[in-house]
Amino acid sequence: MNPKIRKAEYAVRGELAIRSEKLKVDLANGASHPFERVVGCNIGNPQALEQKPITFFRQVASLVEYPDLLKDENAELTSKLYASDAIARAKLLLKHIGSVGAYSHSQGIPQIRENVARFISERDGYPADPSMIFLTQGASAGVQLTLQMIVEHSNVGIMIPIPQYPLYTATLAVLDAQPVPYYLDESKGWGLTTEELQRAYDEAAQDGIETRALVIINPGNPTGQCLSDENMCEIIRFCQKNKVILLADEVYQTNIYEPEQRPFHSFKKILKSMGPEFEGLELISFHSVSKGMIGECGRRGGYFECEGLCPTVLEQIYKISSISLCPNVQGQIMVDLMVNPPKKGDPSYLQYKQEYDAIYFSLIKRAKKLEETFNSLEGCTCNSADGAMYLFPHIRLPKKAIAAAKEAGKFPDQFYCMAMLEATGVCMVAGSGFGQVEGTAHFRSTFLPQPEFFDDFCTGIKDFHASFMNKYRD
Ligand code: DCS
Repeated sequence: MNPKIRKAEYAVRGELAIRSEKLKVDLANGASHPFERVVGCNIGNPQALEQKPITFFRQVASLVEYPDLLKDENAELTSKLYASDAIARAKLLLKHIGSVGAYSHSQGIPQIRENVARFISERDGYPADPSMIFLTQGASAGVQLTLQMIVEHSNVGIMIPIPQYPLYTATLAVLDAQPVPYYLDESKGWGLTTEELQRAYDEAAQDGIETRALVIINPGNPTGQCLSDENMCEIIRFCQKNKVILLADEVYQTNIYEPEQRPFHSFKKILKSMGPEFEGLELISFHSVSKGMIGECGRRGGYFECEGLCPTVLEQIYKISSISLCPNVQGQIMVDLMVNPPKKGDPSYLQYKQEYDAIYFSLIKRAKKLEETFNSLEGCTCNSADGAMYLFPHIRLPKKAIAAAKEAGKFPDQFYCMAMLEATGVCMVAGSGFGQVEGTAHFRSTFLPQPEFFDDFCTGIKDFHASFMNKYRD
């Protein structure tokens, strides 16, 4: 077996998640545990925690799946069940697609790519070209494909933020490339500086590593920060100066909780606003249907947009995409719906807006509540989330707990998270799975548990923490 596969680690579905699955099965079989349910806060998977799908999206998805519903003889039944704009959209999509059971264009259905391009140009105020857009099975597939394109040999370095989302380190491990870590500054709300980027780049160069790309996750995972425009300009200047490709992971672009102070701007927009001097910079931006208020993670839909890439490289991206034939068609349809949702005046608009807002405002409330909970814990501090779906508190564990972790053969933060899981049924991910400043301990939790259980969920964490500290306090 390829040893590089063994080397790859993905903490979001690691030891803690595996134990939580076992606990779920135990509970279902009537075993007794100190809790009634397992709460999966290890993964940003909203519908697994009962977030309701957006009705319009599911109406269109179900109609294209079963087109008999669109036949004239079923019109009476269908018009009772479905909104007229959902019916019209499904018909339009099927006109372009034929059948969701057929392979599509390898780059993605052309009409959907046109809608993506329109969405990007309306979002940014700069034109977008459908031929530079590739539809993918979630952002993950796009990230893996582009890293595969970039890694020429095992001395190629890719700059990744620490803490990072472990898709990046895991993929680099499989590709046998070198992660070049740059650190986000927790004391500055997980911001970053050019000095730190340059330090990381220069140190890697001294070790013979050729840095070819820089990954930025904005809004951040697991850190939840939304970068300022100044920070984004610094990153772009850094990439231009050092001739590195910028990979902008923007899957949380609509999970923005401080829209006045920290609005989301895409790297594409900031790059374009910086003028012709930066024209040649190579930028690849990723988006997904898994996040935002959509949360259709299981459909595996996403896209990436290329900027500044030369036609011969695009040809090769197309070739690699075509080897996988095409991204799944229902995922592509969800991308279409994400970039072209009901508009004001459409029959589904009111319901869409209500559903969207209910999720959005509830996420803001839950993020605040969980942040307050973490900041109330002894030895724990937590930055607020400007965006995304996670909090990443810093926890100072007593020496006795650190010794007990060592005895158990675990990192201290893993030990803490495992103790929490066994006591409360709440599954989080230890900070060591994302990377952190050496000697510090963190953990990541989503704030996705259902609103009706949220208070109990927070109380459970507080009670657990108090008893953990009572047991191990120095
Ligand atoms: N990029 C970031 C920053 C992510 O957080 C995720 C998923 C992805 C890409 C890939 O998403 P899709 O492939 O579904 O589009 N987030 C993982 C996480 O940390 N929890 O849940 C999944």
